[in-house]
Amino acid sequence: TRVMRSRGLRLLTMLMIPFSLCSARLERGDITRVEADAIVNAANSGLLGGGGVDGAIHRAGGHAIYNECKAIVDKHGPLPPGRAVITSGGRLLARHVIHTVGPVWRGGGAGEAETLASAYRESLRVAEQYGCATVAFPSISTGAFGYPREKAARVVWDCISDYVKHHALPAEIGLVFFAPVDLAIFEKQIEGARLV
Ligand code: AR6
Repeated sequence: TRVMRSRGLRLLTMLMIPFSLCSARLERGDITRVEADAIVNAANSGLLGGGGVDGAIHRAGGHAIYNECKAIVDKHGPLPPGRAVITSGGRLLARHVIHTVGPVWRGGGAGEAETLASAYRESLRVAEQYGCATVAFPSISTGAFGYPREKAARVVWDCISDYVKHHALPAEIGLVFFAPVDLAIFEKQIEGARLV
């Protein structure tokens, strides 16, 4: 899939990421409706589903995703925060789901920023390994895990911009926000970064 498509989502902004061939799409809506080589799941270490975007992905994707996740955990144990694994997309429009675990926010002094960056970076690495040109991310850790959205925005933008400078894939990265206010916060935070 060279160009990402999404059904029922609103494409709000398309950004060229400096010093790379990659573009970023900022969208609002439900990530389970994105048609891409991969969508990323904000999972927990048990990998067997949960609430939020994780629940939505498992509900929409069906049992195949659950079974593949269970096989991964049975073989390798729980997935540590900051790491990523890949399964098929089951019934989703996306070909793959990349499952990653973000940090639980504990005030900022427990390595949360590095773990959040690692979750995005490892997901991009897995995507590249599987030849994914288009990848969509939800706003990892900013729901149940309580990561402040303003702080997450800077970490995510820096991490993605840095990654795509040194890698040919993915060529298009979607950042999908569930609530309009989340997107507004993100755009405000990266305003400065966009100009450099
Ligand atoms: N599409 C896009 N974004 C969504 C969707 C959706 N369908 N649903 C929710 N969001 P969260 P976390 C947004 O809590 O903070 C789960 O129980 C949501 O508004 O899903 O990383 C897991 O099993 C928020 O902005 O993930 C873990 O136990 C963002 O997705 C734990 O929650 C992330 O919120 C992970 O917590």
